[in-house]
Amino acid sequence: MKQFFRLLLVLMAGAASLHADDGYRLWLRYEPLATQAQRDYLREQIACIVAPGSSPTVEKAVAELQRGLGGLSGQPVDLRAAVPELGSFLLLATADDEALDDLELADDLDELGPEGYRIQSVERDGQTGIVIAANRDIGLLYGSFALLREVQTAHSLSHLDLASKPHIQRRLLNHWDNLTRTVERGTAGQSLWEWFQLPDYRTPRYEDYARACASVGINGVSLTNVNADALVLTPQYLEKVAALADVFRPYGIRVYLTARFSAPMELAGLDTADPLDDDVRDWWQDKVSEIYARIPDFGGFLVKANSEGQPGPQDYGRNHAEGANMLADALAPHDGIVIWRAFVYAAEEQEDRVKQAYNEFQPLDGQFRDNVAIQIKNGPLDFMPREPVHPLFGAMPETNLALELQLTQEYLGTSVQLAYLAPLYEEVLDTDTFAEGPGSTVAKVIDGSLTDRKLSVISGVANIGTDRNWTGHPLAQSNWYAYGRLAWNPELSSDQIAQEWTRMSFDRNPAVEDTLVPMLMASRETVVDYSMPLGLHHIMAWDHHYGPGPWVDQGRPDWTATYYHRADREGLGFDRTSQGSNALEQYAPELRQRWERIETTPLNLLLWFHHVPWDYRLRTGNILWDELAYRYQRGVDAVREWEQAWADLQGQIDAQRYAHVAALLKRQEKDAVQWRDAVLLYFQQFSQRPLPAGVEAPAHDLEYYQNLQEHYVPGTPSHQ
Ligand code: GCW
Repeated sequence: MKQFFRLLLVLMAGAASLHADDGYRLWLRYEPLATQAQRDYLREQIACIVAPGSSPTVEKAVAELQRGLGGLSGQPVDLRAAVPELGSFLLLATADDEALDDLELADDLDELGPEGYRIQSVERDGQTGIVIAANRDIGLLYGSFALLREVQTAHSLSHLDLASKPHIQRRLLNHWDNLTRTVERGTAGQSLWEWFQLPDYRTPRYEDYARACASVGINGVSLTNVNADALVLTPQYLEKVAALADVFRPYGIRVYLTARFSAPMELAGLDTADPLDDDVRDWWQDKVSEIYARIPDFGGFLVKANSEGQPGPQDYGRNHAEGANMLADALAPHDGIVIWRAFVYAAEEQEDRVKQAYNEFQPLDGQFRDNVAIQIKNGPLDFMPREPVHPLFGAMPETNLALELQLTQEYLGTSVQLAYLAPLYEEVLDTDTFAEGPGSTVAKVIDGSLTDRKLSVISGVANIGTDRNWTGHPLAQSNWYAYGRLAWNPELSSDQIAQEWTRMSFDRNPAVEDTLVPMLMASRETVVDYSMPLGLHHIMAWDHHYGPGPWVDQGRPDWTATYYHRADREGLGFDRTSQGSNALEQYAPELRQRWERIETTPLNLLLWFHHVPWDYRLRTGNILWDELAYRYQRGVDAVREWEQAWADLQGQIDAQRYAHVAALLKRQEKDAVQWRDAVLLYFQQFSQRPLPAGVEAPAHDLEYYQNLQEHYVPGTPSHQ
């Protein structure tokens, strides 16, 4: 079977265009299939498109199919008013379309819900055809993208029988975009939203963005930074927001805004933003009505409150539930929701930072309105290359819990370094919280199935900007793609997604697939190896977060590195067991038991939970110090291997993307070497041990690395 697909791939490759390619088309390239026979086959399967419906969404679906099938087959594909007498057809029909009447679909459509689709091969009066069926038009659009994906990934079109619906209702991108068009932690250019030009001019890019999102099932976009500017809630800006919402609507994408909690004071001169104050409540109610008058399908508010200097209900002695519920009450009549972030911690607080969000939110379980979701980062600290799962997952059974993932690589090398993040997302989604017994995975917590919640939300902090290729690193497009695919179906494997994305982005070239998929799959772990292995965390440079900074010990303690690594003459790591900060107490007994002892803690979380002696012998047979050094070296070695592997692809990939990635890999090697040398030299002061054989000696002394300075790293708030 494998052989067969391999052969199919080889046949379908070859037509890859090797001229310069700037990556703008993302995975929706639609380059012609390799051989005439392949193109003819596609033509035979789909000679025309029939779409009885005529909504804006159906028009987008048809346009995409014409663009896609036309491109892939090398010939235009007609649109017909009815199923033809002769020739195969592709029919797009919703449950109530008569066109479905004399076709036998495998099951009725009820099970597909509002967004799902079915794609099925059918026969009618001796004619063969393919039907995309759905309950609503948006299902037809999703089904169209799914069918195109089948062709793009070289799957056969005969005997099609696919049905799919999303596991999670609201699948958002969160843009941390400022109204000035800088992007907090964004490293792929400016914000896409041209606020000054809006609402009059709408760049075609908005629509291409929406197409890409819809192609992977993303159905919500929060436009603005969670460090919010109340200005976006003024009539002047709402008119601009409405213009974007109009572009996104046919693609099934709702717009969300970040609500600055103090907006009633800033915009209307109220003397308080107390969520229990009547004037404040009235103000928000009126504001929400005003928004819905302009944007009838407005999604709701995303709120960062009482965190990192943002205003919030605690400024008035109220708790997070009182704050969130006030906004939820204003939104409820319009079917809007509040996404309230749990990323809270305070500098003054003596408690271990990773315990603080749980301490604040867990006692509020059951107090939030039904249209509130508490949005929790995957781990309890902050998007580190690896963290254990956030203890709030599973700990608030009476509350809608949303997962926040980061696509932009704040701590994983920005758009400079290759880090395909789907394995990280998968690791989180598959983690068992044991909340309701074994099998209580994070995926089941957030899709609502574990405790029968009615609202489900997932968010990814976008890695998208005005760079021509959208994501800066040409291969970082894979994170946008993978996030959407996993948000739709958290059960997909990161490996399968990597394969899909590679086939779609490199025109089914098997040589590229053979090289790139393993590289993508190893990349996140490689970044972990050369930056923060064995459960190390938060040892990056101050403020901009790019590169190593294990020596950072000045300023706010919970923003230093020494707070987290706790290196001393004895050993390394943060003791979070019952002997230490006891962060472990926030987890289910099964996890606590596993992580309480050094011997049973997985090595990849070792130093997160334990302070381990330098000469402690790990189950690898190495003492801690040696294992640490080997991992840093392993990370560097992996990047060097990728450089080699990538070089072998020269001529197989268009020159522009080839050269861009080659240059970035070189830079990644330099950065990996710097991480290795800087961190090992720094910790060597404590371990007082030589580097083990096989680990390269640093080219410079520690002082050299400590004096290296990066200036104006893109996305750094203090530089914006
Ligand atoms: O990771 C930190 C970032 C901040 C960010 C914050 C958050 C938007 O360094 O830049 O602010 O998290 O998630 O709110």
